[in-house]
Amino acid sequence: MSAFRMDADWLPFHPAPATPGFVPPPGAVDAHCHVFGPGAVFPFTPERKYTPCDAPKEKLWALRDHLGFSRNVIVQASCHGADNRALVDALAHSNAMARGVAAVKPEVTDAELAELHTAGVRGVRFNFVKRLVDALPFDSLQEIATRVEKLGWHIVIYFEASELPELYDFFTSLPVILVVDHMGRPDVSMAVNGPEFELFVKMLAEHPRIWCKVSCPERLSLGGPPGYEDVAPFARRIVETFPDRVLWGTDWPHPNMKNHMPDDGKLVDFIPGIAATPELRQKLLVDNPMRLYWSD
Ligand code: 0GY
Repeated sequence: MSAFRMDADWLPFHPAPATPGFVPPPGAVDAHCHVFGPGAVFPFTPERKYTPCDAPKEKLWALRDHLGFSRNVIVQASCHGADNRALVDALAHSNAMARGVAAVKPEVTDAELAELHTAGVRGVRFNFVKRLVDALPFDSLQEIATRVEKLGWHIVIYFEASELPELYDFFTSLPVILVVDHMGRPDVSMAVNGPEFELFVKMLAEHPRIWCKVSCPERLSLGGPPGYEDVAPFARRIVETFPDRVLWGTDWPHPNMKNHMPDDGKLVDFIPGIAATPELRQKLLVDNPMRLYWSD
């Protein structure tokens, strides 16, 4: 095993996030976050494109409490490959207050899927971002989708907006609920009603089983912190058009961020600007994630 070393250009997560001014409704769910390592216990995959610093479960629970959230959905990121041990360990120590989204290979057995289900996994992630992974061929992904459908799981998809035209038919052919990470990574220098984002909105409008995370202003913004104002119109449009199919997450510990590290407290303060009413916020932060991850 190669020794664990953080990438030289990688930023550590914010050491002391602000207390948010916005108080989330009781039972709020952070529906996109990660745990990494500790690398000495749960090694990172040799195929990884970046090495994160350790982001252990205890730090995640402390952040959850500090931000006023109750639950987490922990998403497997590319740096751990299809080795879900750190994720499963976190779920096992979450007091049933976390659910997971795993990454699997086509060779995964039914017994392994059943074990992941028992651990609290409720979805798999298909990552199409070329700088992070070489995606599996469509027929392998199709087969995985058919198998996880039987467990009542959904599929989280991560892609760049420029790739959507060539992925569109594949996505809309899948037989399960799909949850899009970070609004399909729109180029926010383009118009919110321009052709690129219209295609994304059309996909959601025509396919009621496709959901969306209105997450990651810090990754999408060209203007940057503190307000990430250039991202807000995109997120607001999705929240207002599809209020029953949106989720929100911190993306802590913000892996692979190169230019700045967000203050997670300030990210929580982004929420009222994209979900203007208490009703929208209740759906975004509580009702929708509870329906998707804790219905059993
Ligand atoms: C995210 C975003 C990123 C990384 C990953 O799987 C991953 O490594 O998702 C990214 O670099 O955009 O959601 O954490």
